[in-house]
Amino acid sequence: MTCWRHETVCTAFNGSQLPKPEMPEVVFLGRSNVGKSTLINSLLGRTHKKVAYVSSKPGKTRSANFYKICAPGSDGDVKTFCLVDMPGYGYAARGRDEKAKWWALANHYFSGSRNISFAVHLIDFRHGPLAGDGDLTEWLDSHDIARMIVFTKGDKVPRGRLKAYYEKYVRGGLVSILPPIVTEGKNDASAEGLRLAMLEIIQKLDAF
Ligand SMILES: Nc1nc2c(ncn2[C@@H]2O[C@H](COP(=O)(O)OP(=O)(O)OP(=O)(O)O)[C@@H](O)[C@H]2O)c(=O)[nH]1
Ligand SMILES: [Mg+2]
Repeated sequence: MTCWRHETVCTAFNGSQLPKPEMPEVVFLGRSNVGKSTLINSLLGRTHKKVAYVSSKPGKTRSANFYKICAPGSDGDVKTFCLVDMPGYGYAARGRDEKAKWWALANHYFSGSRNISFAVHLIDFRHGPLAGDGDLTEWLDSHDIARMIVFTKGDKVPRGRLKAYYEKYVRGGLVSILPPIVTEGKNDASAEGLRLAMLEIIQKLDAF
């Protein structure tokens, strides 16, 4: 297992609290409750003592949270970058105010001169892309930000149906830097698959 050393850099509730862009960033985006914070905890090896707040109630993460990562690459170099855990969007139970706050924070984040390597767009494997995921895709395209699709909650789909679900979504035309990965919350093996995939992209970007 590739261990990722991490430290919390910043918690920003609004644009003025965002940290200075000092290193490449990988931003986790997706609907509320899709499992962004859970997956970040798994990537950091923190499934018991959590770093990112998790809740069964949508809307747990209200701020953009920045975690500085030092990860050993396969080329022997240590890669330093930030993981950014964003609040979720598009959950019906949340009011207009919350949505407006999300877009305001996202606007600040994406319009600053940040070094965003790519976005990890999380989609619940049980449902595939839902309302809001299309908007997010258009938004990322309009900002020219590459994205990697990662499915969450793969453990909630019967084993025998995994292939059929995967094929259905991929045939639906999802665009992703690498083939989408199916993750299972606290499962170390799926977190390891994602760690390796993310490092592969970061190393490739470093090579240019
Ligand atoms: N079974 C299962 N549960 C998961 C998985 N990922 C997340 N969960 C659960 O889903 C709920 C929401 O997880 P969070 O990680 O808080 O989701 P989030 O996307 O960060 O949500 P917001 O911060 O509200 O945007 C929690 O109850 C998690 O335990 C998964 O892969 N499998
Ligand atoms: Mg969260």
